[in-house]
Amino acid sequence: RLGCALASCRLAPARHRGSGLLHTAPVARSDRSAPVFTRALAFGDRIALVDQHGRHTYRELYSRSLRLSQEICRLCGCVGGDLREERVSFLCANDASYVVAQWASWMSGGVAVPLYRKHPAAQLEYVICDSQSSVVLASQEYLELLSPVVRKLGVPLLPLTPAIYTGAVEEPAEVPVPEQGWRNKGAMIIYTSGTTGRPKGVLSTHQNIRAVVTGLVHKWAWTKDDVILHVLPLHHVHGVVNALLCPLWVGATCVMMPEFSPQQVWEKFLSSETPRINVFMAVPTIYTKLMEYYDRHFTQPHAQDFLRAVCEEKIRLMVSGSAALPLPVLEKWKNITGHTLLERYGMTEIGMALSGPLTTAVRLPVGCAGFVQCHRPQSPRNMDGMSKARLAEAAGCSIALWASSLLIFSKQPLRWGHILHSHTRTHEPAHGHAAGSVGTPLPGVQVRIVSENPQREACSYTIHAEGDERGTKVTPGFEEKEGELLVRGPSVFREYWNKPEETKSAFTLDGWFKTGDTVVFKDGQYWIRGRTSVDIIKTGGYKVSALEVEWHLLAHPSITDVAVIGVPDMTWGQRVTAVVTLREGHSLSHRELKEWARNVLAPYAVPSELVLVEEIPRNQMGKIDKKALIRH
Ligand code: MCA
Ligand code: AMP
Repeated sequence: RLGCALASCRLAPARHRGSGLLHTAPVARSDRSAPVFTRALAFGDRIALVDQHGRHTYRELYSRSLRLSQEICRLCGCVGGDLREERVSFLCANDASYVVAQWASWMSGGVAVPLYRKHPAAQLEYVICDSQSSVVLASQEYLELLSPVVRKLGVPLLPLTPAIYTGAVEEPAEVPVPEQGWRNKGAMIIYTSGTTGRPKGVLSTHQNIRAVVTGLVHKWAWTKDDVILHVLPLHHVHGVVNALLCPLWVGATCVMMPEFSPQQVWEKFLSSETPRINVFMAVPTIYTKLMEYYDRHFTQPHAQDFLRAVCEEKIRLMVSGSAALPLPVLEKWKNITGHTLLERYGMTEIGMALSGPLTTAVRLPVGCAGFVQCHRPQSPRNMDGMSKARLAEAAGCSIALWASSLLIFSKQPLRWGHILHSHTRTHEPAHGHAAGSVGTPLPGVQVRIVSENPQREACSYTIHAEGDERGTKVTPGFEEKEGELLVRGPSVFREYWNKPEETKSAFTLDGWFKTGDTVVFKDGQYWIRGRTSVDIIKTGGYKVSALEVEWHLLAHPSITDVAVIGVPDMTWGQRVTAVVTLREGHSLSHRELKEWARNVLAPYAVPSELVLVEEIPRNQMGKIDKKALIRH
């Protein structure tokens, strides 16, 4: 029956009106690379998203996306609802319109290209043009910004009217399966900066995205009862995949804020309204900004105690990523909220690769029998190296091991934190996640630490360590030695869009992706030591290419020479600093430079510091010693 269903919808246009029956998306069951939306029908009337417009069920999002996908296909004149990887750019607010635009792009067979509302018109134009988008979708509020751009490029613009993403819901129908299936089909292009040229479009397939989602769902134990507070931008993997597609994959709820506001985040954490937040993820800068707000507003001890109690009791998971988490931030956050941030490591090209273990406090009501999954029942251990049996005993309850699960019978009310459970594999150290480390590989991910070895012909790398989620083997003599991290596995992207040469050189001959991050394997975990190139700056969690900023700044009429560097910064991680020489007789203030640069650069790439010098120091080869510049 499944085969028939698939055969009948292959190449058939998506049907607007169903038969009155709720189809259960045969696509999802048959094709193991099928996109997230194919699971939505099974979640029916559960709340998928809460935004400033209200609540949206899975069925509503699916149905509205399907309607929009038909509009897209009509506009592109494509037959059978299969856009065959044509790019669909969209600029949406952080709300339901984003999900509808993304799913509609996928339903019509296209590749989703999310644009960012804070990018200047020149950058939006670059992305639409470079991705060769066939159509651009935009929410009402961004039509004015995009109209001149699309007019110039001659690309059709489809306005996302509120009726499209909030209108009445028709009975959803199935979505046709693309002729070649979803497996290696392009799903999304995210633009990322590198050490060469303009930003590159990273094309990930549906299978890549699914590999990241299922890996995280498993490692972080996502369930349909989770409610995540989403405050991240939606043109990067962190906001799109980790914080949005993971919850939508399991039928959970995503509470989406129009943008990050420290006050509103604290309000949401403390609010007792349902759905109640129990998961949060952010970049270190966001945690820093939340703590700055806390220092200013939560000055009374009783307010601090209340906040900590609520966070400990209601929130199960708080994650940090996209940039190094400074130890003082980790420690202060633990003091304030009682939560040790789970740190993970990823990159646009590879999705997520490494993650610390999940630590969950389990609270059980009186007399209740609960069970906690543990991977190695023969030697279950908690974070402190105590056996679960001893912990449970201390908490006054009896336990039994049942297959791979730990059964807990509680005779008394358990206090929060009585039972600490870690989903740690036993090969990970008993003391759990060490501060500053990014843990171990996620399911399906293989990693290597290497250094370049030009002497060897067959393979130009010397391997220091190699591993996956089952464990890591260290090459004798290379214990705790730093090297570049290489990654392989189903989450690794397919190609840089339209850049076959760059794609080729991003991989080793034997197919490992070269991350450009320096890491070390120590105490059973991976630790990020920084970038191999000083020309990549991480600021506020965003990656900025120093070379690209220099390229733009050199177009300024007063600037003759420039070096852009990332200077360590407490709030932003690094701040973009421009060291500049000026044309004779010209002057330039920081304010003037910022105003000028805002028209060509994203707000986070605009230099937050300007240093005027007589001459930029170069070595005999004409190269700027940026490390020395940063030190000075
Ligand atoms: C903004 N401003 C900055 C920066 N960004 N100043 C210095 N350095 C910066 N990086 C300035 C603006 O120009 C403005 O100045 C003022 O700060 C407020 O700007 P706004 O944009 O409103 O700032 P914000 O809302 O406070 O933004 C901070 C933020 C944001 C929320 C931390 O940067 C953010 O959302 N970061 C997350 C990035 C992210 O998701 N990265 C994931 C990519 P003025 O007032 O003078 O105009 S990495 C990834 O996806 C991989 C796979 C991974 O591992 O996750
Ligand atoms: P992007 O290219 O924007 O996807 O950023 C990916 C880069 O962010 C990685 O190559 C790392 O340099 C950095 N990064 C991501 N997560 C972490 C982390 N937990 N610690 C340190 N750096 C990180």
